[in-house]
Amino acid sequence: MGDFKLTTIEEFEEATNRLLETGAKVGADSWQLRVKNQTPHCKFGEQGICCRICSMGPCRITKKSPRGICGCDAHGIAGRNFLRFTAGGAATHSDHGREICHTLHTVSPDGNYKVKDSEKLRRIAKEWGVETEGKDIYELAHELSEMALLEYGKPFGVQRWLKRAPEHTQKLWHEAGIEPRAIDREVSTAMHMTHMGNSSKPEALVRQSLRAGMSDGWGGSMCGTEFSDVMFGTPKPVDTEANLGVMKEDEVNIIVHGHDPSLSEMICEYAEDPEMIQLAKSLGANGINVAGVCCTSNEVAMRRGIPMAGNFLQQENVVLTGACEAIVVDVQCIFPALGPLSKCFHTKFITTSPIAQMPDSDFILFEAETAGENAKKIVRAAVENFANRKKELVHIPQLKQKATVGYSVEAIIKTLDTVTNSQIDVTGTTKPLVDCITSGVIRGAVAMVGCNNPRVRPDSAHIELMKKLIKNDIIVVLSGCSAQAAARAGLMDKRAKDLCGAGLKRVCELADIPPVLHMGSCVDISRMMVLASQLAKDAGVNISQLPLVGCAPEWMSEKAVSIGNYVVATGIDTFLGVEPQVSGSDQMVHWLTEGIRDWVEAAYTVELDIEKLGDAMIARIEEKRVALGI
Ligand code: XCC
Ligand code: SF4
Repeated sequence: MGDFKLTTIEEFEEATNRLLETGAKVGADSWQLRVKNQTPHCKFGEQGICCRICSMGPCRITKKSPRGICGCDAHGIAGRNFLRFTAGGAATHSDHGREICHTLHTVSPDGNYKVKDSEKLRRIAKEWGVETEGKDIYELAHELSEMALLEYGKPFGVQRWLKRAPEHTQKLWHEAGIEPRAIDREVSTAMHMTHMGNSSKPEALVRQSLRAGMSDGWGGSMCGTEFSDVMFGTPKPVDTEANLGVMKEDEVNIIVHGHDPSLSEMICEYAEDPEMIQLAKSLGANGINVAGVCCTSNEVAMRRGIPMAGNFLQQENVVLTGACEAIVVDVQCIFPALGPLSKCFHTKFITTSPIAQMPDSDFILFEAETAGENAKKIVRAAVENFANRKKELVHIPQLKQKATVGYSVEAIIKTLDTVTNSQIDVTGTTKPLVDCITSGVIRGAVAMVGCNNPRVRPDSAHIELMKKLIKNDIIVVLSGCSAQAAARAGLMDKRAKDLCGAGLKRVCELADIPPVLHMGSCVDISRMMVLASQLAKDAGVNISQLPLVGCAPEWMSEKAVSIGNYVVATGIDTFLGVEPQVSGSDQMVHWLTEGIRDWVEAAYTVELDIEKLGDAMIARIEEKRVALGI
């Protein structure tokens, strides 16, 4: 296997420590220091039993004061907090999806944005019952964009995408009363239900939490993924690299960070503009290097092979290299710390969205209508900043790994088809994967997703769990910051097949894939829902019967809770390595870890010990196999 070796957590940390030394030199703050200052955390908040939704409070639940001033108990308070948390996440993902739909509305043959995957657009049109015969592809794109935007506010009916699920799942959703209506309505309902003097019954609050989550995964996020594919191309396998070593000492480094590919796609375009490259050269740089952080990175890696500099808790490190000319952000997961931090270096912190405005940043408004001009202005600002680099502060850790990414559902189906060489229609079926699972060559699958969180040694849970799973012949599909942890460690290098059990290793060799598959950003967890649905249909079983589980071992955001809720609601048992803030209510804990199973055939498991978390997932997968008689 040549000289292939995974990068260890210790190596990650060594690199970080070296960068923090530079930080100390220039008086920079860091999350590591702020964690210390914030410890110990507020216990009431941690347990979800602090209520501040009216000004009679804030009220906190203790033995002595078991009810807030209005009489709400711990269960009502924790339940309302959980629902509000979910609503925040659902709104965030869905609004990202809405932006994509608006961008789709601007496409034109000679505009900034075009239709790249017209076949996919036609497929969606058919799915939505839209006549495609004789229609211009751009006319169709505008029509679908309007239809999609109506999904956010339509007065009647439920989300269109729900029909992608197996009938059985749709029936469960209907009976449980969790089919999402208009996307915005589920977020509004959540806010309404949690206003002072409304719901305080955990069962009702949990039900709406699932429904609001569903409006994200089977609504807003699915719009985001599908129409991003239409405009920017449906991902297919592509080679790239990951970790800070992708930054280049002799080039202008532009880091794209955030989530919405409308921005990052344009930055990538203009970074290739000969005029900009010429400008860079005139300033002594050898070129322009774009690399990504967080989900924006996943978006452009999946479609363009743009290298991945790092994930959530690595964002400050990018600036600490002293070699970052600009960190260009759109929305979500952006540390406000980047403002003051960038001031310690020559780095320009460029904010672009009215949604994410921060002190100490240069705001350059980015809009779909003027995307080209805006992007060029941003790239120019970054390039010109190369002249201000302080050479004595530059240190780029020489850590990077090769990665093969780009596994959309379409790509997975096409790739795995080669395993059996069966003569099937590549747009159609996951049968080869089903065959591998049925025969036991692959024992099952884990969808591993989500963030980093300083509560967990960064990336260690993601990476250790992946290693354990693939060794046990369990294939892992990834998204978000979990995917980046894998790539940085080297698990997306095809040579990582040697870390697998014999069965999965064979599949990797035959299909020429890495043992962990990058499915994209966090909105792309909607891809995983489509894949699970397709697998269930092709196997002739319910989603909840598949030897498939979800896992977010280091999650931190509201979006992650919204995701967890729709993954569970889809019938996929979900394992968490960080506790949701509901532990102050045994009733809420009961509903989330057991009660909801009666509605959706799946529930949460929380386990903070990573070793045990892995064992629990493997045990669940094996249980499901036994139940299926395979
Ligand atoms: Fe954000 Fe999406 Fe979490 Fe990463 S995984 S920290 S939400 S970038 Ni989505
Ligand atoms: Fe206190 Fe009730 Fe107001 Fe919450 S809603 S702050 S529990 S009085």
